[in-house]
Order: sequence, then structure tokens, then C-alpha cells
Amino acid sequence: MKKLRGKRVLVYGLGGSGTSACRLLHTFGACVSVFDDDKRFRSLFCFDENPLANKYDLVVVSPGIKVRENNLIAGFIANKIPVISEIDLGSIFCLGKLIAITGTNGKTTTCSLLGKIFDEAKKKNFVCGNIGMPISAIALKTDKKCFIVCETSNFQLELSKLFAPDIACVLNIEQDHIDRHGSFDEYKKVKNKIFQNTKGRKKAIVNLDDEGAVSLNLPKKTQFFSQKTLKNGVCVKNGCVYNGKTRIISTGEIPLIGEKNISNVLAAIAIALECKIKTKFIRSAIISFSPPPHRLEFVAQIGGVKFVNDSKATNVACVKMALESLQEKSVLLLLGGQNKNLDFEKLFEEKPKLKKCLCFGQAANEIALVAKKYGYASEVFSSLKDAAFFAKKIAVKGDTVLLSPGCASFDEFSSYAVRGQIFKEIVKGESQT
Ligand code: UMA
Repeated sequence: MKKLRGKRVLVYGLGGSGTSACRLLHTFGACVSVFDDDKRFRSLFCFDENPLANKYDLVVVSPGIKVRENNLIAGFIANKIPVISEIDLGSIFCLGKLIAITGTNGKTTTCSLLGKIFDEAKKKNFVCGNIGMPISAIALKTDKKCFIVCETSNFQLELSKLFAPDIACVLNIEQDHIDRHGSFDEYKKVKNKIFQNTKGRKKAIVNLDDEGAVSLNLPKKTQFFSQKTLKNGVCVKNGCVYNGKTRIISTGEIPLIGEKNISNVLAAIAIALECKIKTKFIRSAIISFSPPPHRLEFVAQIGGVKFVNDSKATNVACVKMALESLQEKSVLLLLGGQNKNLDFEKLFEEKPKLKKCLCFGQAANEIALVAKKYGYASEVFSSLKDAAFFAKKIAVKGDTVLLSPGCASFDEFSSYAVRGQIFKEIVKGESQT
């Protein structure tokens, strides 16, 4: 696979991953053509209008390409052309220790914390993948001594065959991306691909407390971490994190909100220890860690009303987690966006403490109907802006206005980050109606 000189390779999808893949392939002498369903790319000199008519040696697919019912991909496979994912391509050129972290929620937090632990220990590292930096973009900067922390999404795993992390970690599995995969079973099957090449000295590290993660087809020698006491491995005992008999840190020193975040920290610790990082560096990195934005991010307290931005909560499980973690009594919850065929009953059937649901965007009516079924008051808005301004108007002292949408942002915004930013601007009065 590494011999690419003179090979005819098609890159499908020209976002950040696709363009980085093109550069990498070009560096190794491949003859690169490109295809994108967005016809604006047609003017590129290497754009192939009819890729099925040409005999490619290899096709590299970007994560955003939906594989199910995609005639082009089905055509390549039928023509026996090898089809791989962008993480396959990038990872085979990476030197050093490759660490893949997946899970429905908490991936970015765990990867960022692990990167910080390596920084603290002065170990060269790259934090890449779904977090934003394609692995193909950093592959050639790696060396034998470095660590590559790859946030790994289902979209990246779906077509992967060659991705073979030295450490593969699963944080948790909940319902997500059902619109793309068709069913929860299929979603889990794709998640399981993180272990498809885990053999020999390669390690699997898994959250023992998460039913979904444990239900995967785990490699024999999987190493677990848990918030309950374990004989071996990273766990919590009497309010402190231990690795076997060695005390690492008190849970009170962890500057992250919520139980799920404790599990994310345990994962980062277990991986760091596996990479032989000293406890003192792990500890200092955790204590000084600030979580990435848009995750239960405190925005402001105005007139006794607390505003929290959790725009990264793009699935129902994440909204549940936000409400459990905050434990506020009077919440105005902003929910909505583009539903991924997720089941909102799972949120309301547990009777969360909510004052009102303010539902916005494409999924607003659908969510409001479910809320009503469970006896919750709700209002429907066409946009996040309208919902947020309304929340500001009706909130009274003691309320918490929480944006934890449970949906993708793409009906209204280019990303969850833009959605969170706009919410913050509205809260701070920097955005007008
Ligand atoms: N395209 C098609 N056909 C399609 C779909 C897309 O041709 O059916 C084309 C688009 O016209 C566009 C290109 O593909 O030109 C976009 O490719 P892409 O969506 O793979 O975009 P990238 O910029 O490469 O971003 C991807 C990830 N995007 C997705 O998985 C949707 C980014 O994750 C990731 O940060 C980046 O690679 C670097 O590795 C984003 C994401 O939303 C943040 N991830 C999902 C999530 O976290 O829930 C999985």
C-alpha cells in the first residue's frame, strides 16, 4: 500500500481530509484525481467527471461521504477497486505510537487532555482526526518517538481497513448518527472496527462502566478502566484515582463537570500510563486542564440567570448527561437543529427537571411533540436566534438557560462551534435580533 508512485488514485470529497490526502498522495508520486458531489469543484484540473469509467488503483474516501446507498462507492467495490478511508491513508504513513480514541461522547475532551499530558511530559505529540486536523496532514511530521492521538469518529471508521492503532480506546456507546448508519446495531458494528487490527502487542482500553462499550466484540486482552474498584487497572477508590495500588489524583482535583468526564479522565490516565508517562506529569496536566469550548461552557450570569453553552451536545445521550451534571432545578432548555433520527423519548421518559423546552430549527416540531407527550411545556422557534432571545426575555432569577441541542447544527450553521458562538454572542448582547 505504501508504494504509491505512478498509481492512479481517486480522492472522493474535497474538504480538509480530502485535500490533505491529495497532498500526501502527491508527495509519494501517485497520479491523483479528485471527485466531489459538489459540482463547484468541477473546474479543478484533476476533477474526474465520471470516476467509474476509469480504472483506479485505489480510492480514498473522506469521512463526510455517506457510504450507505452511495452508487459511486458501490460501483468501485463492484469493480474490485480498493476503497479506503482517509484515516487508513494518513495512519500508514505515521511513525511513532498511534492512539485512537472513539466513543459517542467525550472524544475531544479525552484527546485534548491526553495531548496536554504528553505536553507536560515534554513528549512530542499530535492531536488529530475528528477534532479538526486530518491525520493525513500530520503524517509526514511524525517520528518514531512521537505520540499521535487520533480522535476517531464512526464516519472515519466506516470504510477503514488498514487503520491499526497501537492503543484503541472506547469511552462509551450511545445512540448517534442513525441517519447515516441506518440502525444502532450498524452504528455499533462500525465502532467495533476500531479493534479490527488490534492484535499482538496492540492494546484495547475500554470503559468497564459503559454498557454499550462493554457490549462490543472486544479483543481478548482488553484492559479496563472503571469508576468502581478494580484489582488491576485505573479505577476510583475512596474519592481517589488509583492505578492498582498507586494513587494518581483525588477526584476533587479534576476540574471537569460531571461523572462522564471522570471516565474520560480515567481513559486519558490509562492511556498515558500505558505510554509510560510519569504520574507527576499526568497529575499536573489534569489539574491545569481547561475543557474545550462548547461543552457545558459557562457563558455568563446575568440578573441571577445562568447561561450555559453545550452546543457540542449533538445527541440525546449528551443532553441527558448535561442535565445530570448541572443538577439545576429550573432549566430553560434550548433543543433542536437537524435530528439524526435519534429518539427524543429517551430524554423525556426519565423525567428531567425542566421548566420549559424551547425547540428550534428543523426538528423543533418533532421534539416539541415528544416533550408535550411527557407533560413538558414547550415553544417552537424557526431558528436558534429566536429561541435564545426568547429565553433571555422570559428567564427569571434562579433559572439556567442551557443550550444543549441534541441535534446536529447543519440545518442552520456550518458547525456546532458556530452555533455555540452565536448563542454566546446573543447572551452577551453582542448580537441583535
Ligand atoms: N461531500 C461529497 N459527498 C457527500 C458528502 C460530502 O462529495 O455525500 C463532499 C463535500 O462537498 C465537501 C467534502 O465532501 O467538499 C467534505 O468532506 P468532509 O465532510 O469529510 O469534511 P472534512 O473537512 O474533511 O472534515 C472531516 C470531518 N467531517 C465529517 O466527518 C463530517 C471533520 O469532523 C473532521 O474534523 C475533519 O475531517 C478532520 O479529520 C467534523 C464532524 O462533524 C467535526 N464530525 C462528526 C461528528 O463529530 O459528529 C463525525
